[in-house]
Amino acid sequence: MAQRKENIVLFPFMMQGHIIPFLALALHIEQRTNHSITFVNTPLNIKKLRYSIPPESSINLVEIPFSSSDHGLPPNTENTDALPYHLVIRLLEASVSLEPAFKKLIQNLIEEQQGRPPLCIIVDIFFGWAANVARELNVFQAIFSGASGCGLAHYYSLWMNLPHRKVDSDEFSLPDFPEASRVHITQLPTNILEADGGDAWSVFQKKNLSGWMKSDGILFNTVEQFDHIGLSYFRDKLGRPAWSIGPVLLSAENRSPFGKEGGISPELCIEWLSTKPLNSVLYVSFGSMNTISAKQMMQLATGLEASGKNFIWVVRPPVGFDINSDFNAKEWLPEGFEERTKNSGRGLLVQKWAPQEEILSHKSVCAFLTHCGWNSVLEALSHGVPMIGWPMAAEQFFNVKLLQEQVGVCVELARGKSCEVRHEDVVSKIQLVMNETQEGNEMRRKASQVMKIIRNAMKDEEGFKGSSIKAMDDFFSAAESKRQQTEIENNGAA
Ligand SMILES: *[C@@H]1O[C@H](CO)[C@@H](O)[C@H](O)[C@H]1NC(C)=O
Ligand SMILES: CC(=O)N[C@H]1CO[C@H](CO)[C@@H](O)[C@@H]1O
Repeated sequence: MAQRKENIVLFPFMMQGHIIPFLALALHIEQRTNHSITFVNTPLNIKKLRYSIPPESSINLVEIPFSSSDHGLPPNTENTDALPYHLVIRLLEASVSLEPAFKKLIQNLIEEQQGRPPLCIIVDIFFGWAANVARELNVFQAIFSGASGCGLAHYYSLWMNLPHRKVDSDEFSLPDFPEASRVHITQLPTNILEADGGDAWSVFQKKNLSGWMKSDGILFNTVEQFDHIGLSYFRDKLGRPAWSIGPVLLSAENRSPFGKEGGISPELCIEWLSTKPLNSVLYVSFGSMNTISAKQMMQLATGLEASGKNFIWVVRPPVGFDINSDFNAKEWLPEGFEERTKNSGRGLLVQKWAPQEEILSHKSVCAFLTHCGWNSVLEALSHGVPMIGWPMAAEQFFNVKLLQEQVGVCVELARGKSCEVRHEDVVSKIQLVMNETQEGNEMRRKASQVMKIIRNAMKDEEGFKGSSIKAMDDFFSAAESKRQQTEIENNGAA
């Protein structure tokens, strides 16, 4: 792309699961354009980010002042990772106070560039207020969603059509999203299940989600071909473009220091995998933010053992314990499980962190038991790995719906941290996906089809641009044409 050097501002909400996709997007834009990038966040998050930016990158990290104790939060807590669940909403509410400082920051950027505004501002789905800043300063502004189109469409529709506590059956359809299948109350994240329209979450979401209407569009870390119903939902609902530009993922080396402590070296992992036959290993991980209950963990372990399959399991302490503390296998796993697993060579228990990308790309890996966070899903799909879904929170429940009902690359095993899980079901789901059954083969076939779709979407060759590459170009064209329009108006006025 030959264009003049422009500035692009990115600002994610202070939450690891949001900062990581934004960083991936920033690096992706940097690689594909010659634009300069300003990455905004609060001081402690910026400090952490300094270690994750590769040395060759020229992304400019900029701090926005924030003091958590001014908002009734413990001192020095600037990331939801450092907060118990009931305080997460308070950090969200506090983030609204960043508006004046953010406006000032953009004004300074404009001044530094002799009156030339940034080409665009890309903000978090939680920063509905940012559209006001962008409008006042005449800058093109988009929201970036690290969630799937389908997941976010469910989420948006659910918040905009509260409450769901009053539905008369356990299953209901979404009034403004008829393309989606019915939602079961066990698929509702806690805050939506508890919402009555007047609680803090409802008030925050209703206002901020309405703020999206003033945005110039939404960027999605997804691929048009398998996620179109969610994308169409937003195109119709907001009357704005939805650009599907994914998958943009962080490479393993850029992921530190986000929870890489502990764990296992990629080399050891690959070495272990290489002793296993083709398509024989199940990879189990619920991400760095989630864990299951002690009771569920026992059943899962029993099921894994009874399935007769090889496995790599990223273990975290169960619900009720510090998720980042050491794992006590004697207490939380069936008696002798750890020894049997080790002696038979059938399983690898990994504490805290595993080299996910290396594992998913290994030919010995057959399936992925996952919480279906969208980043994990994109990684699995990029390597053609079918999934066994166990969603835990937020829009993960709807990702499973998409993957199971529309894409056909997933079966659901359980929902949430309190449902009953039986080891017999663990065994049957694992064998359904991993054995040479008709369903298993069909899922593998579809997963490898999706892998090809993804490769195509990201292809950028002489004479051929994949859908995601083209969408990114369209996004920049839209920003540039707004810029030209503003310049014409300004010249006309002068
Ligand atoms: C699946 O494969 C396992 C061996 O890995 C075998 O013991 C089991 O009987 C198979 N189950 C089905 C349903 O085919
Ligand atoms: C743009 C917008 O509507 N922002 C709102 C987001 O939510 C907070 C808390 O409810 C409001 O104070 C903001 O006005």
